[in-house]
Amino acid sequence: MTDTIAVDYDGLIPNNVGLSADPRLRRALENWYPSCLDWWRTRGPEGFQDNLVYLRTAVSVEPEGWAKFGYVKMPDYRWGILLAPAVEGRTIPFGQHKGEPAWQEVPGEYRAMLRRLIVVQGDTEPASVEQQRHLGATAPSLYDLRNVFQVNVEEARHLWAMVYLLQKYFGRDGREEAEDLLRRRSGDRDSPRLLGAFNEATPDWLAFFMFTFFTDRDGKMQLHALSQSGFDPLSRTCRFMLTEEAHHMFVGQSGVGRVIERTCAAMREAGIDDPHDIARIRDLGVIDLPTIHKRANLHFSLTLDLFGNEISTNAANAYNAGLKGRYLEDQIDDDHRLVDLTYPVLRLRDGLVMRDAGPALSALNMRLRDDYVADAQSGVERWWNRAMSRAGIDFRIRLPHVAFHRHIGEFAAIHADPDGNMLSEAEWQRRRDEFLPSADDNAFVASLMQPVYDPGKFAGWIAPPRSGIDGKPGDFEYVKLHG
Ligand code: BYC
Repeated sequence: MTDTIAVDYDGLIPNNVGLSADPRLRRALENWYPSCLDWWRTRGPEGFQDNLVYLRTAVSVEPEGWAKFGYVKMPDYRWGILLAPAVEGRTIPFGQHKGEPAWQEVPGEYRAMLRRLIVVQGDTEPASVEQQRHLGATAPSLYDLRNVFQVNVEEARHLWAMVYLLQKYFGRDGREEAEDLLRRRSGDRDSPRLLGAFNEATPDWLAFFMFTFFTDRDGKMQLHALSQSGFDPLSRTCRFMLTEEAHHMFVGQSGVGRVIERTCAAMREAGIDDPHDIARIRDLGVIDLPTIHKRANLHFSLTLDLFGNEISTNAANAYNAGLKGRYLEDQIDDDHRLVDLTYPVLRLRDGLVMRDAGPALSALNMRLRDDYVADAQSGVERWWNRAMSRAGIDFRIRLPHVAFHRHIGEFAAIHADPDGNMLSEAEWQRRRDEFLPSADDNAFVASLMQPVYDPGKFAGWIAPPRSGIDGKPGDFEYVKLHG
């Protein structure tokens, strides 16, 4: 049985958490609001702040009709605090407290661990908005321009979601953490974002689509794991965030899919069969498939680092405490305590990658990463490889081995090719540009990034989508640039 509080839209902050009855929290959030708006205006999307954008806004937490679409200026977007309905009688689903009633307040002994998890999650949300802030200047269509803004306002709402938890449940240090979330900056030398991939640049639209395919998918896996949490407010928050996350991954999978579709069509029109005939393909003004593959290698490997070390005491402690579970924990058939269970872990032994049984509890990052790889692999097949085979082009994207191009964990100290074969430093330096985008590849992609702002028109390197947002026709004006 579930219990929903209707969404209150009357105050400054739409919410279904009873904010009007909690003046202390409301004041804290209202105090934070101007700093957040200031952050949005100075470090969110560059330009377009006064234009009307056709955005969806969450207005309910029911599966049916949870969003409404309409023209909004981005700074006027209603960033609300929305929790999925409470499940009556919910118990802690895993760890040493399994079966006890889910916590409605922070368990004192786990306060620091819980705060850390929320802060790390919260830090990624504004980071991605900062990474994407320049993209408006080169959007390939109004449809795509609207999509990046949709992703941005929702990531900012996810920031609100984590700030709500910090301010409601962690008192003064929660308020300080909420300020710090606006203080750190993606890519800043002195005050960078917490996790590696969120300090990388998103220099062009292919990078944006790859990011939303690969890195937002880490978001999906991590949010699933947190939505299992025994701390019920975190679980409910993450459950609702997942509803919005699905569209972000759609933007990535369909975005790269449309780039591939356009390249394949241009190759066919020009009678080019060989995907490696790069100079001729680039002359057509489309992105060659090997460059797309190298971009996938880059974003996949950067994202794998977000799962942390294969063997992690932090992950074991968070599970034991009942704070962070496994992907689809509630569908796994085991004791949900993992005390005597093992899990196959990849390790490096004498220059070879081996699979060893390790304690399942400390291998939780590895397990989540395995789930992620399977999910990403099936998306690549369904959305990208199928587009190439449909077009009759003999090329496939194969995700690289997990040892390839890593900076965290078991493989951080070595170099490996995309098949997982070890390379010496010299070989890696010599062959790097075969596997990862070269300066030339990036310069070519950059040269294509010219804005197309006419309704219904698309840049020559990307195909139009199959259908519009919210059933809108092809020439719909998703962003009103004039008037
Ligand atoms: N970069 O024990 P370990 C999303 C640190 S994406 C830098 O292996 P643990 C989104 C680690 O913090 C999802 N440092 O780590 C997507 C630890 O430091 P401390 C975001 C790293 O804790 C797109 C130390 O190394 N949510 O939502 O088991 C757009 C030892 O590591 C990195 C979450 O990640 C790194 N890559 O696992 C918008 C969920 N990796 O504590 C949004 C919350 C590790 O010793 N976070 N370190 O100082 C977590 O569950 C965990 O913190 C991690 C790391 C999975 C990130």
